[in-house]
Amino acid sequence: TDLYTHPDYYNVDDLLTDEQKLVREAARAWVKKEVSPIIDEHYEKATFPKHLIKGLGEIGAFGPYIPEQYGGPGLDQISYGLIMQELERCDSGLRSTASVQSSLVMYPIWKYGSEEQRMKYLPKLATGEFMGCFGLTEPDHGSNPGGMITNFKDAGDHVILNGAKMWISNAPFADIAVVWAKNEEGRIHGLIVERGMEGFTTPETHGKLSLRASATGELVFDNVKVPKENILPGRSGLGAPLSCLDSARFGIAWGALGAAMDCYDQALRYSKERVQFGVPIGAFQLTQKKLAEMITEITKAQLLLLRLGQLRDAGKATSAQISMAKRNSCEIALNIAREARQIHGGMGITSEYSIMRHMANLESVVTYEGTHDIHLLITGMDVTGFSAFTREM
Ligand code: TGC
Ligand code: FAD
Repeated sequence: TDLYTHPDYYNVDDLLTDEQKLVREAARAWVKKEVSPIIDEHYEKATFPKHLIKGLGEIGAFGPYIPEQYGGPGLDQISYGLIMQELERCDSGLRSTASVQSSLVMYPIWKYGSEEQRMKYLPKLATGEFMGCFGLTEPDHGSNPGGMITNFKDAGDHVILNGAKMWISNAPFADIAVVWAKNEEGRIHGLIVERGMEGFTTPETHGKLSLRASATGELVFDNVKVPKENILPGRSGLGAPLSCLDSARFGIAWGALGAAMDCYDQALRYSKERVQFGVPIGAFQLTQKKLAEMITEITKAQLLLLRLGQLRDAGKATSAQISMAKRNSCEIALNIAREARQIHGGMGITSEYSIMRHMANLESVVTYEGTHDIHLLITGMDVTGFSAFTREM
């Protein structure tokens, strides 16, 4: 095939199963055919390519690990990671749509939903017939979601939901929203809010200079009547949404590495073709230093993610291990995007190359699902036993 070959300096592919490689090839072929030719246009116009939803479902990008009995592909965690890597090698916004649907909508319904909720929503979410979003962040509560003020009150067979969520991926077109809100005792619960419920609106967020091919919006709840049967019964407390973040952060860690690989590949190719002072710029030591550092970081991250995938499949990955991988992938991807941009000189700022788009996208990726500094504090707490998230003032 004329499919791209990704960097694999330590033969990590030898450690993958045939099924994992097939899943990756299917995602890669689909992205190349359907997305690569149109992504720049959507990025520039700041539109989400909705017509891709069906194809995303077909390659298994929606809930890759959701069991077949609920309409999912029933794949393992490494396959999930590889699909996210292929999507984000093209565009972080494309991967975002799949991450949210998989880990922030399907995962909580699968893990904490009733059997009726699973049967009602999961098969349609797996195909993309239903699209979902996840409302945790609020205007005044981003890194500190435990402080949320969105709340619901008991009203017989339903509850009344009030409040607002901000920065919600997929919100403008989602059919359902998994929303985290406090009950009258201040305990956090997940509720499935459906488009069309009176008092529920999803205004789009404009002016984003990052993740432009992904639709972002608010969720506004003005006395929304939500039937009690839409409350996720399986788990309450902040740990419930945070466990969904574990799943999403796992996928993002693989995804951001995909963006890094794309930047590296382009920089390597350009460094062999672009001639200055009579020689390819790749013959200069300073260019080689950049490329050598890039492939070193990519290789380290590939090994870290493979091991994390094995741990996750065995049910042994800790939240702190996932957090470290998310932070590391985002950090190295951003550094690699910046260095790749330098190697391209002026050409690097144009849309002829995807580098500047990746760089701008990665500014969202390093911020959402826990900022770089929040993840540093998670590792810091894990190794010292001291929480440094709050301090007396
Ligand atoms: P803390 O007191 O540490 O914990 C509260 C309870 O939660 C438990 N817990 C976890 N459970 C499961 N998984 C995890 N990762 C967990 N982390 C903590 C913890 O054991 C405790 O349980 P219990 O039973 O004792 O109550 O909570 P804290 O308020 O101090 O906050 C900790 C902190 C700062 C790490 C957390 O709030 C955090 O991760 N903040 C970052 C917020 C964040 O990541 N938001 C993401 C929003 S969604 C998003 O960005 C989607 S973008 C998707 C896209 O487009 O791709
Ligand atoms: P803040 O929490 O206000 O942080 C500002 C700065 O303060 C950061 O540098 C941060 O690291 C630092 N800081 C905060 N607390 C501490 C501390 N204790 N110690 C040291 N430094 C600290 N959310 C959802 O719920 N669903 C979504 O689908 C979703 N999609 C998103 C899509 C995009 C494009 C973006 C940009 C965001 C999205 N988010 C979503 C929200 C995202 O999770 C938050 O932006 C993120 O958690 C950070 O919150 P904040 O923006 O309020 O920043």
